[in-house]
Amino acid sequence: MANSIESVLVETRVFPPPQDFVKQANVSGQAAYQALLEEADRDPNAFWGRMAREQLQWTKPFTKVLDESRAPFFEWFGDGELNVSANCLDANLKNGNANKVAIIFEADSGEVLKVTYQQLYERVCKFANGLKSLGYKAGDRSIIYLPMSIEAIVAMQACARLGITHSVVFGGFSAKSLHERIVDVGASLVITADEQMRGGKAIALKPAVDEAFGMGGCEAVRHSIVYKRTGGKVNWDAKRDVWMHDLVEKQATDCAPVPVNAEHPLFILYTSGSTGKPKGVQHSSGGYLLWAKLTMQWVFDAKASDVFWCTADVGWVTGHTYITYGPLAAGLTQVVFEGVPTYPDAGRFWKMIQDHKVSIFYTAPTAIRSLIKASDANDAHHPKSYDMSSLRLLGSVGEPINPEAWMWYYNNVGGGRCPIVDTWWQTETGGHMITPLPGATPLKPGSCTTRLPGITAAIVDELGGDVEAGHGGFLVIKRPWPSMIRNIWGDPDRFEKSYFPPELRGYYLAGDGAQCDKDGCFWIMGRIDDVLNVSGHRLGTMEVESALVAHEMVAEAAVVGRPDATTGEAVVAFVVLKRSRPEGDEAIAIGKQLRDWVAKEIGPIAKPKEIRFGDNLPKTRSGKIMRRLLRVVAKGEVVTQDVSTLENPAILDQLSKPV
Ligand code: 6R9
Repeated sequence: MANSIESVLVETRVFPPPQDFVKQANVSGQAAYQALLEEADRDPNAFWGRMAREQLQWTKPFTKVLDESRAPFFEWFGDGELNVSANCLDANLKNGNANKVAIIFEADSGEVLKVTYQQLYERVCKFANGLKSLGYKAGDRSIIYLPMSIEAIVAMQACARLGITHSVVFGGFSAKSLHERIVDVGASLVITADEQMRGGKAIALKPAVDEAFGMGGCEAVRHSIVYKRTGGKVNWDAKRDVWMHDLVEKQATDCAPVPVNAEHPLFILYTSGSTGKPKGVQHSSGGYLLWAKLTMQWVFDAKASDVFWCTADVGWVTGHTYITYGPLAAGLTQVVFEGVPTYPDAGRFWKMIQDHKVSIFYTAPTAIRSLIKASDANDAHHPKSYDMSSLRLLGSVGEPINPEAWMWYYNNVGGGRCPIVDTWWQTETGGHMITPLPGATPLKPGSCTTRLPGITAAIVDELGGDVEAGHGGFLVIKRPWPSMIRNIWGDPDRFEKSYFPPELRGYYLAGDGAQCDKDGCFWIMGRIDDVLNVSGHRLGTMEVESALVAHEMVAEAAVVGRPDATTGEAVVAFVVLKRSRPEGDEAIAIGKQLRDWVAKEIGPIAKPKEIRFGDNLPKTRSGKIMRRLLRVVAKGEVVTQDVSTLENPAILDQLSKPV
């Protein structure tokens, strides 16, 4: 990271919001932003209460905004009741949006399907009725393992309609990761597809579900509902498997939304932490939806005429908040894309922006960086070869965006006209936390700029004391906010320890290192724990290490991150085999075997970019692996640190050489 941090810290360009954007913005100008900020700081409960009453439709109004009596297990709007799906769908039918296009779906092949709010409502109701007919009800948990599709959104919304807590597992995760989540969440239902299409290739999904069931411990699952995406051959268990089209065929097109308590878990989404076991981040219904909707209006400046496109997958939190829930709650038309940015060629995103007249585009730095390379190599794939004039706002999420990529995005995609909202947030925060407001905040390339109203973000030291501007520290949120994580599913101790360590005065610890400049702008420096960020995906080094040592040949493994020009960070693994250290062709062959093994254990995103073999790992005399030194070695740099505490300093030479 060193180079990118340096280039970030010398960045001095500032881009004030364009006047014509300010004029029409939902939050228009600095003074409007300051007024919201002050209102929220002065009396947070009054502020959040006002927002929740104005933004959401409650079937039973709440009387209490925040209950802190069991902190850090905060409760928001705790005696209120509502239904999330009714706020996303029924509300739009009442608002006159029934015939408005809700989703423009573009398949991997380029085929386009559109559904209106009325049609989406009917599809969600039919699916919910189907779930009811199988006996599913509020309080049950479902696993959703689907490709990017209208069906995925329908499945999530149908669960929300009945109060079934969903846990979406990204389609790129392996059978083993899927199994771990089915068991941990205690699912009674799995919703999947035969196959998914990515880059012109069919990739099997259902076999991974079958394999997960075969691993045991999934006996609570009564059905797997299967969406026929490709018609590829699948094995069928007549007792358990149900085709989605058969299930919904004869169902009624209305289904009464089930009111749930505001604190009812809408979903659980697994994310990496600093141990080998992913954390089931539990989110609420009321507080979560409030923030999903508000940030659509504030940060994305959502207007009835917008065409919104978030390129994330619904398997990640970005897809939950800014595909399944936020855009629908805000009544927008949105693009949903099945495929990959480079198929059939690297102009795909730009062509889709042109074809669907996208006005708000939200993507990840890793996608931008890979498309920069492709555009430089071939003019036909450059944004300038497409009509991008429909765009008015750009967004970035998932990792720090380096100023070079920011400038390219700004000039080439946004034509120098569109503000970029660099949104810092996390699975745990439910929605945006630190980000520019496009009609108010001066932009600084590489900085996610300032905190949103009601979000008390700050930089502190290890005892929770405020750190002065210009100095690094821990990024914390001092006061609770409505869309915050409620618990780690089944592990309240880990929840408290991970996010509310006692020495930090009850602040929420985000796990990122950052600093604030004199203008109150935040600069994120990266994780403070053993979590890597590869292409915007969180990955625990311990998870990869556990996968490696689970291989019969491996005795020991240490995994570190290395800065990577495209993926942000790359996984480098140092491995000691049970047999002697391999060299040459044999090392290459075993390295490949282990990389494929990790892909099978966790998923392709976890595949180490490089594996190096040693007779041993660098350890202190007390036996601790010196990951700090391995990070230096992985970068190809010379170790200049003191190695006198090492048990075996000579090992560093061996590990310095790539296979
Ligand atoms: C939404 C999402 C969260 C971690 C977070 C941080 C990094 C996300 C960022 C950013 C710098 C941004 N991160 N957005 N870093 N600038 N705009 O990505 O959630 O997958 O849980 O990752 O991603 O390190 O802690 P999640």
